[in-house]
Amino acid sequence: MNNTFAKDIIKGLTAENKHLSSKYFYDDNGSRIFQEIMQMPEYYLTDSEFEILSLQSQQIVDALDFNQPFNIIELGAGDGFKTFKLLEHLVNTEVEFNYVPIDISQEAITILTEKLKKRLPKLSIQPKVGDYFEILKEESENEIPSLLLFLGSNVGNYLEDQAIDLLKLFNQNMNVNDKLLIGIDLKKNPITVHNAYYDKLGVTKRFNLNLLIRINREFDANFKIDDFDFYCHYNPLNGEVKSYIVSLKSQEVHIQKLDTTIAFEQNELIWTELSKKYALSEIEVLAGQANFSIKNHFLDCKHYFTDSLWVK
Ligand code: AVI
Repeated sequence: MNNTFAKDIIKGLTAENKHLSSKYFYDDNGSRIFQEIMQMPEYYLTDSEFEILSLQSQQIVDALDFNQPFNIIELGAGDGFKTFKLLEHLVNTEVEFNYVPIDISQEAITILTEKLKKRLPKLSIQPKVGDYFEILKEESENEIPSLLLFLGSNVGNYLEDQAIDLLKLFNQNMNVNDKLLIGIDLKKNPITVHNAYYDKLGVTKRFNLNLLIRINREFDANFKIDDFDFYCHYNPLNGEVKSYIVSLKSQEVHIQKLDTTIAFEQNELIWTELSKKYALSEIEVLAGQANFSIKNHFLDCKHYFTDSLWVK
């Protein structure tokens, strides 16, 4: 049994305001649903970042200012779809670099590596499976400079203090010349943001409810999925999309392996996810709090998203 997950379930579902972390969304099924989300027309984040990395690769390389071979270390590489454009550009322009995708999922890394070997046979690739920081520490002992990639607005899923701690850890594991390219979703017309998370076909709802299916499977729980719904809300003032699972009736759920019964009132919520949107001025503050300064912002043409280059 996964112990941290077990503890987090008990802690989250017995709290006054129930909560479960979105980091548990990503079992194999959840990862597949997330791929579906990234292909939805409403989920503009993927297209925006794809556009930046397709059209501005050369500007990004110029801003790196590495006058020697370097490593590109991608934290949470996933399917590597967006990164492909950057890698392709570098290979085609004969830049000397080594790509180190890191992911916690062996399956994701195997698929990505096979795909890249086929599509970019000249790419030098050293995939790693495991914890970001363990691998980052090993890599920082390397002599050659590194560009860290933390794309997809993953930083938006962290509460402010946690985001600062995470970025500080990146900073501590970087050498003076290393750089961080971080993808961040920007504040924009609230309806556009709302539609990206409240999609009409209910893919994001499935993504959230899959967490209950996962708990049923891994902990012998008896969540009746049809008795729960999904709700999300975007607050344009603070840039926070908050997602929830809603209990449609007063009910009890037994989680056998945790020897626990959880009571839900009708319309009671489980908070599952934060997806924070930032203004450029807020990104400056965030970078400063984690001891970085910003070298460039690379924005898409609609100004929906930024891949920002941070230096120590
Ligand atoms: C992975 N992360 C940046 C996504 C986001 O936009 O917060 C996860 C997601 N949740 C709902 N849709 C997509």
